[in-house]
Amino acid sequence: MSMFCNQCEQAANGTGCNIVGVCGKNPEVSALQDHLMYGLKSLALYADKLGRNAEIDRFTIEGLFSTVTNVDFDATRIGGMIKLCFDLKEKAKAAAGVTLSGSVADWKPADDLAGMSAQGESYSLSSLHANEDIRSVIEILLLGLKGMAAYMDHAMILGKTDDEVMAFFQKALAASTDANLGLMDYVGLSMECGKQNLTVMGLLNTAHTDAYGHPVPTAVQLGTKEGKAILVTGHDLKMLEELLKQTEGKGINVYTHGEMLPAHGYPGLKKYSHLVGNFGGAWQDQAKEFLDFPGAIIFNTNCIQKPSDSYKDRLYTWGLVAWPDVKHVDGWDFSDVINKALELPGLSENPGQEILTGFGHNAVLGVADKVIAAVKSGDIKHFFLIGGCDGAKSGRNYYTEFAEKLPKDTVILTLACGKYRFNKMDFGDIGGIPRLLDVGQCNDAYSAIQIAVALAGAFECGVNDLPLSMILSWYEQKAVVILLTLFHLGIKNIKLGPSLPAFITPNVLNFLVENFNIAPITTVEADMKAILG
Ligand code: FSO
Ligand code: SF4
Repeated sequence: MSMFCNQCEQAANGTGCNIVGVCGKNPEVSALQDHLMYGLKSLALYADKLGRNAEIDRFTIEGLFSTVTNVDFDATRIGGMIKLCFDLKEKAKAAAGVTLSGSVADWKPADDLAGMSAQGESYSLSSLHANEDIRSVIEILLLGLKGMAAYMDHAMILGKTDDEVMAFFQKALAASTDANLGLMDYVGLSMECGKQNLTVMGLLNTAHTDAYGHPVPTAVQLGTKEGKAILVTGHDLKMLEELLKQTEGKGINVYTHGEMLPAHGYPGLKKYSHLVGNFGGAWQDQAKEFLDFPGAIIFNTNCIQKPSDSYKDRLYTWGLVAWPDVKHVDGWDFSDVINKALELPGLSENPGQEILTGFGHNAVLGVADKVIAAVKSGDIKHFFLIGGCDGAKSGRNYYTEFAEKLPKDTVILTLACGKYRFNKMDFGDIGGIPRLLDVGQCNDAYSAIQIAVALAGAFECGVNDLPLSMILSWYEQKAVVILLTLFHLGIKNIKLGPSLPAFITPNVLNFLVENFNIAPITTVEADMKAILG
C-alpha cells in the first residue's frame, strides 16, 4: 500500500511520509484516516444544509480529532468511525430533505477494512486540488479544523459547545470540496478558522475555570513518593478529575506527565492530596520515561508513540487516543486501571526538584500593577513567549539555548510541551516576579493572548508594539490552528521552528511573510540580536 502524509513537523525528509509515518502510522491507518476525512466532508455537505444536530456535530469533532498526529493508530476503531460517518450522512441527507450530486456527496464506504483502506488511498491530502498553492491553503484549512476539533472536544467533554463554531466546522469541511472556490476563498476560510478557534479556546478556558477555578501559582514536585501509582498523560482535565475521585482513599498516588503538568495549578484539582507530582517531560521522551514508571499509565489524548513491550501491559488509552493491543477504557469507569495500579509494585520515596506552574492570565494580571511598574522602571526590558510543541529533532535545542541566553531583564512566558526544554532551569525573578511564567497547556495560548492584550491596553498600544516577541515551536495540527488564531489577531513578527511546514508552498509562505512577517528561526545569536538589538 502507498501513503502520503505531511501534516506534522516530523514529515519524512521535510516533504511527507510515503512509506510509513515517522510517528508510527502505517499505510493502512493513514489511508483509513484519509478516508474518514473524506467521509466527514461528505457528511458536512448535508450537515451544512441541515443546521445544528448534536449527534452529527459531536461525531464531526471526534472524527477530526482522531486524525490528528499521535492520536488514533487503531485501524479497527477508525473503520468503525467511517461506517458511523456513512450512517450519519444518510441520516442528515434524509433529515435535510436534499440530494446532492458529485463524488463527495455520493461517497459510500466499502463493507470491510481492506476495501475502506483501498478507497482511502485515493483520498489522500495530495489529491485535494490540482493547483499546488490552492492545495496548500486547503490543507492549512483542514489541518486548522483538526486542531480546533481537539480543543472543541475538551470543551464538549466539559459540557460546552457553540452553534456558530459548529456551523463553521461544517461549512468549512463542505467548502474544502467546492471546485468553484479559489485561492483567496480558502485564505479567507483559514483566517476565519483562526477567529473561530479563538472562540473555542475561550470556551475551553471558561470550561476549565468554571469547573476547577482559575489556576494559581503552584510548586510541582518532580520526584516520587512511595506507593502505588498512576501516571496520566495527555491534555484532558475532566478525565484526570474523575480518576482522582475514583482513586481517593485507595492508597494510589496520581502523577501528571507531559501536557498534564498545568493541572496542578487548578484549585479544583490540586485539592486532591494524592495528586502528588509530575513525572517525566514531554511526549517524545515517553518510551524512555515509562520504563522507569512501574505503576499504571493512561493516555487521555495525544501524543502517543508506539509502546514497547516492557510497559504495554500497564498502559491504557482513553477517549479518542488508541493503539492496537493497548487496553482502552470506554467511558468513565477507571476500575481496570486502578486495579492494575494496585497489583503493580509502585514507586519508592525519591524527592526531587520543584517547578512552578499556574500562571494563567488571572494570576499574571493579578500582579499587573507590579509588572507594568517593572516595565516602566526598566527592570523588565522585554517579554518572550517561548512556547509550543516539543519533538524529537535536535534543532529543538534552539529553544533551550534561547531561554538560557536571554538577558536577566527579560521575562519568559511559556506554554505547551515545548516548555520541558527549559522549565527545570532556575531563571530567578525580577522584583518578586518569576522570570519564567508557565501559562499552561497549548490551549492556554488563550491565556497568553489575554495577557498580551491586557499589557497592550495598559501601555495604550497594539500587541505588535509591545516589547513582546513570540518564539514558537510547532509539531502538530493544534499548533497550526493556534498560528491561524495569531494571524487572525494580526500578530506579526512570529519566529517559527524548528522547520517550516511541508504543506506550505513557497508562494503561500511569501504571502504569510508579506502579511505577517513570520520568519523561520535561524540561530539563537542572530535572532536574539535582531529582537533585542
Ligand atoms: Fe504537545 Fe502533543 Fe499540547 Fe500537541 S503533547 S505536541 S501541539 O499534542 O498539543 O503541546
Ligand atoms: Fe508523517 Fe507526521 Fe503524517 Fe505521522 S502525522 S505520517 S509523522 S507527517
